[in-house]
Amino acid sequence: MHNGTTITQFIIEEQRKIEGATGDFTSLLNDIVTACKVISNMVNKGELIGVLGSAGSENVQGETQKKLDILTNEVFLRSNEWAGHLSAMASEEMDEIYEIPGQYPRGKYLLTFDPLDGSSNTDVNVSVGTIFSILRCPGERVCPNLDAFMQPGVQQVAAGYALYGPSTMMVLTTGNGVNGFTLDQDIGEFILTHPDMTIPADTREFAINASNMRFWEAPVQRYVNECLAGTEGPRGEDFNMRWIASMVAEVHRILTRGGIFMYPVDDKMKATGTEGKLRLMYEANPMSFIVEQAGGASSTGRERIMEIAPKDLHQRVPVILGSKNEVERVVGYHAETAAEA
Ligand code: P6P
Repeated sequence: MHNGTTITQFIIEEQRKIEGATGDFTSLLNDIVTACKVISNMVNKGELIGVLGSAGSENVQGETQKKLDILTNEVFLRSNEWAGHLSAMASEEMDEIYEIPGQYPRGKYLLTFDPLDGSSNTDVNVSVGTIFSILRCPGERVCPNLDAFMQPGVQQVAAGYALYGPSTMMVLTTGNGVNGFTLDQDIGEFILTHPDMTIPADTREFAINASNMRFWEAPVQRYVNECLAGTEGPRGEDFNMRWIASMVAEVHRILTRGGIFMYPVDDKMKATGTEGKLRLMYEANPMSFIVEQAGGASSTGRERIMEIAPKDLHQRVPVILGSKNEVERVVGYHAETAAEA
C-alpha cells in the first residue's frame, strides 16, 4: 500500500531540499504531470473517442504518425507553453524546435519529449508511454535556438516517463534517485507507490528485437547466443527473453525486476547511414538518466550514452541499458572485438 504522498507533495518536498529553488521547477513538473493525466485518459478511451489508427502523415523520422501521436503532442505543447518555465520544447513529432509563443513569458528550462512512445502498440491495446527530459536553457532565453538543446545527457536536470498500462504510472528522477507513482483514477492524483526504485546488478532476462539477428554486430551476436545457450553454454544459466516494442514498458520492467534492453546499431542501419533506432534527446538520454539513477548502466556499447555530445535534435543512437553487470559484459565484448580488430 502507500502513505498517500501525492507526486505534487513529493516534488515540493524534494525541491525544498534545494537551496534557492524558486518553485519554477516544481510548477513545470506539475504541468508535465497534468499533460500525462490527459494523455492517460485519451489512451484509455481509445476507439471510444475515435483516436486510434493512422493520421495519414509521417513524422520527421519518416514514420507513419498515429492520430494519438499528433493529439498527445498537442496536449504536451498546450499544457507546457503558457506558464513561463520554458523557453522552448522539442518533440519526436516536430521537425523543428518549438519556441514558446510571444504571448507567453519564457523561462529557464527546455523540455524534450516523445509524447507517445511505442504508439504502434495503441491499435493492439499494448502498453505505451510518454518520455520527457528537462534541460536548463543556456544563454539568452529570449530566443533559444537549436544549439541550446545540444547538451549531453549529463546536463539533464530531470527525466521521467508515464506508462499507460494496466495502471498508469509516472517514474521520475531529479538526480536524487528514482521514484514511481501510480495514478489513483478515483481522485486523479499520482500517489507515491514505488519509492527509491533500484535495478538489480544481475539479471537473467534480456530484451531485443530478435528479427534483426542476422544484422547484429559480433559482440551482440555473442552476448545473445550465450544467453540462448543457457545452462549448456558459457553462462551456465538459462535466460528469459522479452520484447514489447515499447521502450517505456521495457524500461519499467527492468526498473522493477532487472534486465537488459538492447537496440544496438546493426548492418541494416549502417547501410542507410543511421547509427541506431532510438532517439538520443527524448528517448535514450532521459531513460539513461533514470536507469543510472536507479543503479543501472546505459551505453551504446562503445560509450556512455549520457556523455554523447549531440549533433542533431533527432539523432539516433544504439542503446544497451539495464542491470549494470550485464551492460558491462556487453560493453566488454565490444571492447574485445575492437581490440581484435
Ligand atoms: P521495433 C517504439 O517505436 C520504439 O521507439 C521503442 O519504444 C521500442 O523499443 C522500439 O521502437 C521498437 O522497435 O523495431 O521492435 O518496432
